Amino acid sequence: MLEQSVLFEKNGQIGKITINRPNSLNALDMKTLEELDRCVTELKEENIRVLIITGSGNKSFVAGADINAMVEMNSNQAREYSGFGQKVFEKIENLPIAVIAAINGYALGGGCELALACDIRICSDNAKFSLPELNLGVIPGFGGTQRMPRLLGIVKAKELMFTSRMIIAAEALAIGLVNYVVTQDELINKCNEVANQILKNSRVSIQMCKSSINDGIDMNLKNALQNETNLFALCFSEEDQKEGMNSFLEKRKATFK
Ligand code: CO8
Repeated sequence: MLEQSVLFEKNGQIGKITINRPNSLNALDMKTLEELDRCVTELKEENIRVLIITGSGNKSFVAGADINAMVEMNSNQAREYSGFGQKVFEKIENLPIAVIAAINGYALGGGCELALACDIRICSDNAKFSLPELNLGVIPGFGGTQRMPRLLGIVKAKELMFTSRMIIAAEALAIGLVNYVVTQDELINKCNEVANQILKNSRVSIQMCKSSINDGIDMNLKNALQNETNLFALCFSEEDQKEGMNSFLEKRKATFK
């Protein structure tokens, strides 16, 4: 029987996806991307509120797209592969819940790009990051040329891509690529801790806030602010707004539906 390349497990309202190709350092071949796509699409049924994405083993998060699968591709096949990978990562980016990348080792090429599509990045102290595509005669094709400059600024993004330099966890923290660095043993605990803080907040508010940030970044400021006002107003048609504000005034903890 073929081993599953993507595993899913659930702990209460926290879901966890593990990319599971440890022999290839969790590199993303087409089968893995397809399984990831299916898993992300089926999440709606799972009633989870935070998703953690990690890699199998303790050496690698995801060491990129699978180079064996790409080496003989022609332009049409490369377009399809890149387009499909982008579609899957966009689905992850646009999930109406918080997504945390638990980066447990190498996050290279497509692996770094997968992490960039998540909302929050937490890594272990052995993690290493790079976009080495220019050294392979290609460019980042799973969203890296777009998401990295948006997150880190064009100055840093160009340097990292043009040099293919691999950076360690401490530098990733210093440049704002990751939110926290912890030991390998602490990684999932730290992700769960952050997830549990998120779970205390309103589900609707998280969805609206994420949508305002993600959509607004591609709008001009005027339109983005209008969009924020619309979403803010929409919150007032939800029970969570009444519960959140009443609980404050009544000096008790909010219980969101
Ligand atoms: N693809 C396929 N196999 C891989 C990959 C990969 N990206 N990374 C590692 N592996 C395999 C190795 O080939 C090796 O297999 P085997 O045991 O059969 O020889 C196994 O994993 C273990 O790897 P190493 O022996 O190399 O382990 P080391 O500890 O010596 O080195 C490294 C670890 C530094 C991570 C090294 O494996 C490495 O440099 N890997 C390649 C990293 C890389 O260049 N990634 C970027 C790929 S390009 C990309 O992601 C483009 C995304 C956009 C695609 C757009 C679609 C067209």
